[in-house]
Amino acid sequence: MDNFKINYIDEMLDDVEKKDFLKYRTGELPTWCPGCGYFGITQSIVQSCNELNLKNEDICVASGIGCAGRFPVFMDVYGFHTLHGRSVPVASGMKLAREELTVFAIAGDGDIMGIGGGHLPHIARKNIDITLFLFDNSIYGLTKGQSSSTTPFEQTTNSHPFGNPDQPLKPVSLALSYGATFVARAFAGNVDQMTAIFKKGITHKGFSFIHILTPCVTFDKVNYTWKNLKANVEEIYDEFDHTNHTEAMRIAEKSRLYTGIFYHRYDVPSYQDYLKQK
Ligand SMILES: Cc1ncc(C[n+]2csc(CCOP(=O)(O)OP(=O)(O)O)c2C)c(N)n1
Ligand code: SF4
Ligand SMILES: [Mg+2]
Repeated sequence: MDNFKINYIDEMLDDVEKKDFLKYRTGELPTWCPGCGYFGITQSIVQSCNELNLKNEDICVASGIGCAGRFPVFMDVYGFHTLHGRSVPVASGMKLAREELTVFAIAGDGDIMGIGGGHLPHIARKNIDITLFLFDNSIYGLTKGQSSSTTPFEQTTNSHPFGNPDQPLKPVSLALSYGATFVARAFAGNVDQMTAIFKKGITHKGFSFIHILTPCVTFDKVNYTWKNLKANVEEIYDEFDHTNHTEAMRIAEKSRLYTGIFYHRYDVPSYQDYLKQK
């Protein structure tokens, strides 16, 4: 492992965390910009795998194209850096072929709410047992700051210097409408809550949709900045009944960005469990 990587990890983690962190990491230093929210998300995914005692060889990750798409390169697990928008069908195929594996789909907002948006309703209605991590920075990061389908109306971006003329999609509301059996939102700046959510999503038997709010510190100086996100997120209250779909929809539509588990349905068999009952 090169010195650059050791320095970077030294700054971030204490000794115990370092040992666990390195267990799931390759020697590749992430190419992400300093301050990008993707570092925190990666740390939480690693921590979740560790706390769930998942073996490296039992984890399979499929990503699309984008800064988020680079994720499998940095992880010492089986990985497939696929085409833009195609993490979900590839992850579905992996799970259908090798049911015993824990399968993740990693996608950016451009990736799965834009070009790959057509895959979301079908993975949700089929309830295939994978976890989709949506790294939503509301911008195309890798291609240098164009509007994506979650960019707010009238936000100025490199593709819309006079303001985005389109209304944004709402990932949590869509996942709920499509029938996803586990729907949650996390914030890249809250590693503890993120890890708790990820562990629930990974162990859920069926399709898990996790919307992660994360800043692109390089190409978005106005909307999803650390400061704005911190000011706008709020943890879902303890008494919230996450088996109530109507309530989940109601709070998903609020302008306040709730984080936590919106909906968790336990009574629907996963795609493969259903087929086995036949
Ligand atoms: C079919 C296709 N169209 C367009 C592109 C160019 N492209 C690469 S990444 C990307 C968008 C990335 O944005 P997002 O999915 O939000 O990921 P981020 O970089 O923000 O993590 C685009 C448009 C491509 N690689 N393939
Ligand atoms: S361009 Fe944006 S999303 Fe990509 S690594 Fe840099 S800060 Fe992160
Ligand atoms: Mg993006």
